[in-house]
Amino acid sequence: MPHVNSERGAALIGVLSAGAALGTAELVAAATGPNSSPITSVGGAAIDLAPVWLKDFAISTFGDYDKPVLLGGILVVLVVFAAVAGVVAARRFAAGAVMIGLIGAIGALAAVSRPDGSPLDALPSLAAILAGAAALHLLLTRRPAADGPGRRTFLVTGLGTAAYAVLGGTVGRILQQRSADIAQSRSAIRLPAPVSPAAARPSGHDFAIPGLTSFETPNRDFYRVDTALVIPELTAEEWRLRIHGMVDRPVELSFADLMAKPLIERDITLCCVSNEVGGPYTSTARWLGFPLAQLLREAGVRAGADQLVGTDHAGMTIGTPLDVVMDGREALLAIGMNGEPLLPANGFPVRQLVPGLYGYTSATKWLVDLELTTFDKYDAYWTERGWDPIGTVLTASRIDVPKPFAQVPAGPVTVAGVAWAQHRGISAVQFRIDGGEWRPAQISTEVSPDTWRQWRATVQLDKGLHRFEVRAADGRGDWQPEERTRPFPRGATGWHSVAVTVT
Ligand SMILES: Nc1nc2c(c(=O)[nH]1)N[C@H]1C(S)=C(S)[C@@H](COP(=O)(O)O)O[C@H]1N2
Ligand SMILES: [Mo]
Repeated sequence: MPHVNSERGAALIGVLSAGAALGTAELVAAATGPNSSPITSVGGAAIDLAPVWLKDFAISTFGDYDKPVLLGGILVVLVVFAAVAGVVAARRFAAGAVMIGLIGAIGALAAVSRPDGSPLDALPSLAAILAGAAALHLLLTRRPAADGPGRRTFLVTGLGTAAYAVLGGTVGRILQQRSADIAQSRSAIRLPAPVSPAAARPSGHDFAIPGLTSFETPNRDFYRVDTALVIPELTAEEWRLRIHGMVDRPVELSFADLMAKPLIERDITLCCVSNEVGGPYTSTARWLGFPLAQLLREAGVRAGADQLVGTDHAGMTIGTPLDVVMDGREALLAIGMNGEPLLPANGFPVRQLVPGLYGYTSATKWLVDLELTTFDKYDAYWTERGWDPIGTVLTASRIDVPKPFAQVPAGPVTVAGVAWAQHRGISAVQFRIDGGEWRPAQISTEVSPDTWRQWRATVQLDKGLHRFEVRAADGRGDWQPEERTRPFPRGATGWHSVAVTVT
């Protein structure tokens, strides 16, 4: 640390102080809960406040890494701000301290205003302000001077602060995590056999072509889309579901209660409204759960209710059209996927699923509360942000093979992919080459109208650049429209296309 009395030195002191502040915040958040960490809650607020185009951009550009990218971005902004605060403080300590106070105040505000926030959630940020100001003061006064402390004193203080920051942050984060409890709770669950197993999958339901999406998505590959920076953590033992609002008999249910009910198992494809044409946010699993409509009938839904609002363990809400849930389709309160308890990222211990609706209006993960109400009275999270309140899945199809810009050897070329229109089913898939005539593709045997189907074809192509396009018709015979639209506000439309070079 050669120039500790220079501006660069002061900037470094600012950054070290911010480190001490954050380390302290993470330690305190071990007591007040992971969502009260200023980093996590500012990230959460950024997600909640982000305009639709930015969210779309983040999901399509960074995919599963959208959250680490967001947290990294926040850290970069923080480091720059802290460096400036250090330089300012070297001239006028009070002004630098006020800057630290301001960042801390943003953290406190973000933590308190989370959906399940309480005044106590400000504590990590307040402690961070104190620790940051103290570290700033200590480091500035220990800078080497002719008549004051030597270089060694400063070096030791600086290294000590850095070590405290890293250690505090790490230990705090470890203490915040209850993943060990969750893992234990998950592995202790013995899923009961369904009273109504899923129908056997007919032969020909999976073409098993290399590179083609498999019919069943292995749990580790199941897509994940949500607003949670920290996965809401609750054990099956702690879980309770309250069903209330416009019902005759409010219900409260434990996980054991749910497991003791006659459960059914169904293959269901889930997809995300934010999926771009050709995008990856669609997966299929064999779900184990209890029919949601039956549970609601047990509670006695009152006339006039038209919306089912699910709230997750962190207070996030999803609004589902009630008539869709009650129309005879097999909406589930699911506890199992592909023979295992739900993965934490996919909603452990209990989530909702409604075949035919996008996840954002139907698939509440970490579900703890169901309220019967009306669309007039309540706007859930996504509806508040302008997304369509119903969320009917649009017919979609995708080319998986060949990959975009692949070099394929001349000779017969296999084209293949998947198509979905949950609950209406897929009745036909067509493809065309270089804008030519539409040709029929072979489609895999249907497992259920609630699941996707694969499609395939083999073609002979001349050498050179070629473009494949695909379109599907749903069970009503309606073809996907050509017009390209963005996901907002009711799902992307348009035909997926892939360009390849035949060599
Ligand atoms: N609690 C909660 N549930 C949620 C969400 C969320 O942000 N929070 N996102 C929804 C969206 S937009 C989708 S597409 C599905 C995705 O479910 P998956 O992550 O298990 O694939 O979950 C839905 N359920
Ligand atoms: Mo979604």
